[in-house]
Amino acid sequence: MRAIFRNSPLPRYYQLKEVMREKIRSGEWKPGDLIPSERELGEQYGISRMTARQAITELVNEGLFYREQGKGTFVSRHKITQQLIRLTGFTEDIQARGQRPSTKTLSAQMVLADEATAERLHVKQGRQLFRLHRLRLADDEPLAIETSLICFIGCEKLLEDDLEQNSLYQLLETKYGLPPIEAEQELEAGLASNDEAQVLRIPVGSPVLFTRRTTYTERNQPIEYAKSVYCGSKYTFYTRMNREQLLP
Ligand code: 16G
Repeated sequence: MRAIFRNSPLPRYYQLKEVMREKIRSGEWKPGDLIPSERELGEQYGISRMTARQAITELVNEGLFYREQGKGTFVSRHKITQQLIRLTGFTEDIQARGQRPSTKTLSAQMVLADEATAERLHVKQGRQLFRLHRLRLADDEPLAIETSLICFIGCEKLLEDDLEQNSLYQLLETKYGLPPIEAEQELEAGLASNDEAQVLRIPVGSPVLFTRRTTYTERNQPIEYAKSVYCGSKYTFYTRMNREQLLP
């Protein structure tokens, strides 16, 4: 059993979150399982109930757990939560839930930037871009279709990369030295078209979420403009807001 260390620089609630994530990842806790109460976790790991509560609440907010009034806290079944706080990629989001991400490349080719895309990527219309059309899955279940338009000098080298076995964000960072640092994202409700429904294996007209994300690397340089279609029934987007003090 993974322990919680008193003299670790990591806060105890954070260590407990990692312990619980590991239990999901390893399959010890399965979707629909009731997790131990705050008191039980506190006793088991030698921490306060408050600390246990904080860890549970954060995993509820991240979508890994859900609460049922009067019954307790359970391991979530289907919905994947994408946090709109930290910039993460699909692979990271799915792995954080203890599921196995995979990718099917629908197409990968060089294209010329149209007017709208050129504007998003701050380049001239007609510039060569790498276009990647992917189906993204978790534990072999289709979740989203993503179309990424990628722009940097030498982006055609991506044609030679294995984009089914590698995370795009990771390749950009480690191979090309272009870490994704910031992103803007729009969300819009919609209904699955014939083609989308077929690829996502859902009925035509099912609710979907359309997203448009522009990702920036260092010095505010756009590197990716991605248009995606997420299954509405399988995804939650989570954000946390606070009222900032108005500056005088
Ligand atoms: C996310 C991004 C997508 C990006 C991908 C990278 C949205 C709407 N989209 O799915 O733009 O290409 O992550 O994931 O969230 P990867 O590193 O697993 O390839």
